[in-house]
Amino acid sequence: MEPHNWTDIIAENRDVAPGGLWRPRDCLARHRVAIVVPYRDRESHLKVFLRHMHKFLQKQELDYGIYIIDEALPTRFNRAMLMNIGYAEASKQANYSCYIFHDVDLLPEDDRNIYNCPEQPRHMSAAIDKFSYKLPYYGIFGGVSAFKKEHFNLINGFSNKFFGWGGEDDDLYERTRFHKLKLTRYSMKIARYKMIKHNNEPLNRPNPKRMTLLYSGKKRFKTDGLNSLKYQRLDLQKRPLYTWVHVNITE
Ligand code: UD2
Ligand code: MN
Repeated sequence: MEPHNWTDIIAENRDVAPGGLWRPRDCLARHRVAIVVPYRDRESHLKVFLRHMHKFLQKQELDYGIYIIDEALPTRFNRAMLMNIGYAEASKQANYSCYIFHDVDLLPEDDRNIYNCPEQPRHMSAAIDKFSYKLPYYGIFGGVSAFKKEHFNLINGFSNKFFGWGGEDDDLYERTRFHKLKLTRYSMKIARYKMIKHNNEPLNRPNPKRMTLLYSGKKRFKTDGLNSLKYQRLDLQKRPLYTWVHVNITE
């Protein structure tokens, strides 16, 4: 992919309001959607992501905002906790009814992949090029997931305990199941994504405790999640194409 500079990307998206907000002009969208992205030091991905997503979401006539939740150093990366923080911070900004939790390196390929929240939670990124567009296993819930506000509250969000790579997505699936929600997906023809190539960052190496945490997760569903979320907000800026939330968390 060719490199882009911020000036050009911003110029291509003049209709986007500060904070990365957009809504259709001539109709009232049925849902307000917050796109929550866990982030650290992936600027080249972020550029490609924003260039792709603003156009993609606008075609769907959605009322949306993009929230980039940027974890400060030196703590290990905690994707799940950043999702909870994104949920909390976006909720303070606007009355969203739908939350889409989105890796920065995934680009939806099909316009029929509608970014709303159906009656049951939806795993959006079922067919990824990196996995030859096949579902790696039934309960996979990583990548991109969509929850109605009430359902994300019901499951108490993600766990805050997964530092480093892995496990947090499977724990989310267990929470969803435990609360008798059904995981839904679009057909594999529609749920197609490209993953931008990357290596595993030193602060996001596979967490050796991930399986232990996963197997004991159930006893923490009620106490570990949105209701136990602790973080320090270092900054919040309404940048031209996204709301940037810089946060410090501790392990
Ligand atoms: C898989 C999952 C992902 C997550 C992860 C395990 C899919 C398609 N993806 O992704 O959702 O469950 O395994 O934790 O199933 N990030 C940064 N900076 C970093 C590290 C991570 O911005 O230094 C963010 C970024 O949004 C990235 C996401 O976290 O896309 C997931 O990390 P990854 O892409 O390194 O992990 P991956 O591809 O194995
Ligand atoms: Mn990835």
